[in-house]
Amino acid sequence: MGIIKDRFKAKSDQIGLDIKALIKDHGNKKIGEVTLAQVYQGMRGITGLVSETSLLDAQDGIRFRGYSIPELQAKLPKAPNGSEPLPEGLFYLMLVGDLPSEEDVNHVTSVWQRRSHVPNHVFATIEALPVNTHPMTQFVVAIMALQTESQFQKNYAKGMNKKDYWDAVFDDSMDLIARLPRIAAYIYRRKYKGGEHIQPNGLLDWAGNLAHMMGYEDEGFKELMRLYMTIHADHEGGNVSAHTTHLVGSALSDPYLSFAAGMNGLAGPLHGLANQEVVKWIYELREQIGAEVPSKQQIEEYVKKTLSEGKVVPGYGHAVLRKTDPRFTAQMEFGKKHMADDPLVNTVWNIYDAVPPILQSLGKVKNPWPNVDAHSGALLVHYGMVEYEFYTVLFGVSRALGVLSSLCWDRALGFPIERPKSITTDLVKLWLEGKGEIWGD
Ligand code: AMX
Repeated sequence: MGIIKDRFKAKSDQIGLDIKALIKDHGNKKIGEVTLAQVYQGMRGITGLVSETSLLDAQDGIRFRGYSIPELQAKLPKAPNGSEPLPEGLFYLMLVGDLPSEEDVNHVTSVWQRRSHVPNHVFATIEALPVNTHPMTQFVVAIMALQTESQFQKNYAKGMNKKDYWDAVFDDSMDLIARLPRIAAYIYRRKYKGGEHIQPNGLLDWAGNLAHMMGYEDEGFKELMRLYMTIHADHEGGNVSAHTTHLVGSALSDPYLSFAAGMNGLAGPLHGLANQEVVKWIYELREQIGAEVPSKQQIEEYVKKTLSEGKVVPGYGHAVLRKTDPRFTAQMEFGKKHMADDPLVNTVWNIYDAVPPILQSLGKVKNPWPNVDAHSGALLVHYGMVEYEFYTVLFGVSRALGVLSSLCWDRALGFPIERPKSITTDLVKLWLEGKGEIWGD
């Protein structure tokens, strides 16, 4: 076994024993109550999942294995002359549970380089789609085409002992993560650069190589990709992409099938597609007023128009967060450092001034503050990546790090198939009349 696999195995065996003891000694303890409103309203606030890789606090935002984004920026190894963390380090942290050394991170980079070969039939499958197909659709189709490579699926068909599930899921996850940058870049170059593809550079780190294969050689863009891939990787277990990957994986669908399912969820406008919607919304605003940098008053009027048309303001609000998303703040800091005068970036900051009071005034929006998607597009546009329909693919490449390391944990801990109880409104009415039972068994 490789060193990362050995360390993961040792750590997960130990946590597995801890969990057995927890369930034996405390399994009957109640951890909350569920109201009828929660059942009807998106299960908000119901604790029902275990996801070891990260934890979200409504006020402080995301922590990966206990570390905030600024702490990761300080503690994780960087590329030579770089100042942003290498996402390989975050992956190691989420998977193994400890901060990696520089050597560990270099090891992850070289393992992913070795495993990054994408078979030709995957490119042929992408090519079979009309070129104007949304990049997220092309991305999901490519991941499904790559499923032919699943070790888990092959071993299961041969008759795998359940003790070995984690091992095949680990290998599939490493292979899939290693191959995603090539697939993403291929889709980008196919759709927007006339199909002029760029071969990988075996000397670059995972995110740097993604930038290179998309055609961006600016060191600032490579740094942005390292930061971007780090901060979008995980947001605990209940968000749509993480939860879907976990749920589908619980049926022992292999990592390719599970991750593709999660990516279909990320492609929704209330989740990962919000990053393209933000830039689209700003472009439409600019077009309407005929100016590059809208004033605060023009922004306010446009926000009110958006709301009056029954639409959401993209990039604002969150199901769990109740403060400005630290992922927004990290990108704002990057913007101040690298492009303080950029007109689109400045517009994003002006929107940050204008939107929260308006959303607050509606009295129903639980979080009027910006989320990760409010900022990311403007940074990409600064480096020339104006094709906003592609942005969610970048989010997806990053999200693989979190949801696939979580999937390794799911199988190592032997989590069962997920199957919550659902009810009907007729049953609720009977129960309220004292005539029916609403509890699951
Ligand atoms: N603009 C307008 N209305 C909003 C809003 C926004 N940005 N955010 C919330 N609301 C509305 C909701 O639509 C809901 O209205 P309704 O009662 O008429 O249906 C009401 O406020 C209460 O919603 P909530 O409890 O505050 O939010 P939620 O948990 O139901 O939804 C989210 C969370 C993110 C889907 C929502 O805030 C939203 O639609 N935001 C815009 C889209 C977006 O930026 N999504 C990206 C989120 C981060 C991510 O996953 N990548």
